[in-house]
Amino acid sequence: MSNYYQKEIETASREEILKIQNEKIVKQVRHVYDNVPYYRNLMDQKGVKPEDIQSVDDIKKLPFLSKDDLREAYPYGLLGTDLKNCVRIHSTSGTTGKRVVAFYTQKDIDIWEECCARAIMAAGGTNEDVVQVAYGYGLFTGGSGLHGGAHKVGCLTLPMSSGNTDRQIQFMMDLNATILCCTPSYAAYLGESLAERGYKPEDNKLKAGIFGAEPWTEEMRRTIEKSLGIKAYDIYGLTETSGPGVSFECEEQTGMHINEDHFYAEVIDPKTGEVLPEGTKGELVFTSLDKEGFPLLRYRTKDICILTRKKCSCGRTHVKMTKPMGRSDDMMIIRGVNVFPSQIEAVLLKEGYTPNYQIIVDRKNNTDTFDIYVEFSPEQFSDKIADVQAREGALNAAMRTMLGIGPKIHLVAPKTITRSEGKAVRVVDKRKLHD
Ligand code: DLL
Repeated sequence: MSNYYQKEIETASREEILKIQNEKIVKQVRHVYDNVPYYRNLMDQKGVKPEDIQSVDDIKKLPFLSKDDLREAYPYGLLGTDLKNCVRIHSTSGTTGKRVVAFYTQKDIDIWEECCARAIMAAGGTNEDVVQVAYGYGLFTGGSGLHGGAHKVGCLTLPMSSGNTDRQIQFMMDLNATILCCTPSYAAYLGESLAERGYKPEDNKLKAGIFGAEPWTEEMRRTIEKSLGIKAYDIYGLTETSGPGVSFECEEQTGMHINEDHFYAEVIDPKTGEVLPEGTKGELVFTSLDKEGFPLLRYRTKDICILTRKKCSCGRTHVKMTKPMGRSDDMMIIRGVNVFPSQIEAVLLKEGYTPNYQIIVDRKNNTDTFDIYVEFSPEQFSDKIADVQAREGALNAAMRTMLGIGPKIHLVAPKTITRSEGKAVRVVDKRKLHD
């Protein structure tokens, strides 16, 4: 039997969940219309009135919100309640334009932490666990979200924040951490650092990891599981909807259950905005059903995934989303071919390389250049030119088969590509810098 934080709701029947969603959406739309002038204008422009929304089936009548709306409404334009009712903000780490600032009431924080507690318990967590939170604390939501969730479960919480790898390892070993929470790229780095210090995977007490905030492949999952000797669970979320815990993996590891009592999910065609049937790939759109501080309706995430309602062996009934298969704005078009960074990572790990790589795209003489820097693992390392060329040629061929175009591969010495402590920067698209 699975381990639940709120069993009744996590395993509720479809009818019960729909009933909750229908009740919440009617109230939420009325509340937003009355309290958020920015969204009221969008509804008025579309000719939709709150009374047109009687159930979640009617959500498709509502206008979308995009990141551009959030920037335009910065900072208070989408606030759903008096500022005096809010107790916290978080903000995204966006590199361009204005940051997005999300507001939370105490009730919002409680619900968010409950969602994270569900994720921790789905990964086998109990009040006997020691949870090492190595996501960043501060404006980023990763640290406080998992920290709050660990408290709700009653775990001993190690509020490490990201970075300072020596200290992470010291506390992990001395305080017998059993669950690790951080980005997958940092988990891979911690695995590598433990091995360097002479620790074997069985030397630590970790049993599970809860990793998210950036895309990672099944190949990456296996690499991390092996190096740390754990089971690695995915967790998804975004600042705009609260943070981590919008969805999470259970032991079946075939997608992440979306906390449907709080978030209504749709998948749309990113070009036309049309709602797509279950099982079809498209852009994920979320409606917060009970957020007070920052109640976004139909927020376009740009994350591409598939939803499924196939019965799950864990007993949870909430809809599952696949791992995001990239973002609609993450996709690179190189010499006319669509390329996702996740495809590149899958090839590298399948061919036995470490997850340390960087993709550099540029444009020279009106032609796209496409270079991938990849580290040798210490075992593969060779300084014989013929060996290096043969390996680079083989990797180029494997990439060509997967992507349809061949990048220039540069094999570099172990430990020369900068390690990430938070979200890894895998792609440098210099074309965007020139444009
Ligand atoms: O990354 C929240 C989070 C923290 C999630 C810790 C999981 C763990 P943002 O910084 O606003 O919030 O970034 C949100 O990150 O739209 C996705 O593109 C990406 N993302 C988040 N989780 C995953 C995941 C946090 N598990 C953006 N797999 C989202 C792939 C993810 N991408």
